[in-house]
Amino acid sequence: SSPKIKVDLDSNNGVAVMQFQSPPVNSLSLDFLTEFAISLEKLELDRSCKGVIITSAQPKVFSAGLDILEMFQKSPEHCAEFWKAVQEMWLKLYGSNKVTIAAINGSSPAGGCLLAMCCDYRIMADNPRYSIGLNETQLGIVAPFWFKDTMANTVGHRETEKGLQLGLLYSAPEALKIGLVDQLVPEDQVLGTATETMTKWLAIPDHARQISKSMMRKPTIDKLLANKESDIKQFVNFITKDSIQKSIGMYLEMLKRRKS
Ligand code: CO8
Repeated sequence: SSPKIKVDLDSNNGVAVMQFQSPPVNSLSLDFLTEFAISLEKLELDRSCKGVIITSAQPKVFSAGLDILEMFQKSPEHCAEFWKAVQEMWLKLYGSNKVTIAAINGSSPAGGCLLAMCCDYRIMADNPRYSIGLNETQLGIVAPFWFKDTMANTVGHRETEKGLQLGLLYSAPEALKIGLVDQLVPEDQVLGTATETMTKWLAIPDHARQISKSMMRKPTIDKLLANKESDIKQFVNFITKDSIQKSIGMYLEMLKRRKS
């Protein structure tokens, strides 16, 4: 099958652009997550690569988050494999030694928001129709502790408490206001601004920056590393419950109905 992520590494400045191109909405399927982990690992090991920009090649959507179909009417074994891939994505991106910037050129719910929050800096298109947030409760599911931790590290405890319970999807201006994104720019300038911002970040002595990043993130990462297996068990237990499957089924129906 064709690649779901296009990677371009510019040898002049050491900046790689990872473009999500998995139509229609860049949902994070098992295949997508596997490709993402491999691509990022390659860049991580490439000393000529200094920074990574993630963005979408699809119109209007950065990423629709986890592929709901990977969690609907699937075997416990499949759910466990899928969840492990979600953990790996987070561990690799949140723990990356590179400078990472999210160029958010569309909506970014749930897992899409998580991807963006894993980066060092977030630039979003100023389109008020685009939204971003951890909306899990709206599907009747619960974001795991490391999603919660990532959000709290980004916007603080109080906003996270509200946002998580209500499953809030913030419009671009609201996201800027609470600090969920760092900057809004017109849609056609998102990638250009990300590249300019990257130049500023890359001007800092890399070793000092890396250690500072790791100092901020290590406790959060270590928490998942110490609980990986129990987190997978908990996910599988939860997601395979009849009542949860019913909620997910209803949400999928709602997504389809809303289309017309
Ligand atoms: N997974 C699978 N399919 C999806 C997803 C998704 N996340 N999102 C959209 N689709 C499908 C739609 O059903 C639709 O399918 P079809 O063409 O067959 O009807 C197709 O993609 C196109 O979608 P839309 O027509 O809705 O496209 P729009 O451009 O109008 O809207 C949006 C794009 C805004 C992204 C919209 O599709 C949307 O809101 N999607 C739902 C996003 C969402 O709620 N994601 C949550 C996923 S859960 C997650 O990421 C974290 C889970 C943590 C688990 C914890 C458990 C313990």
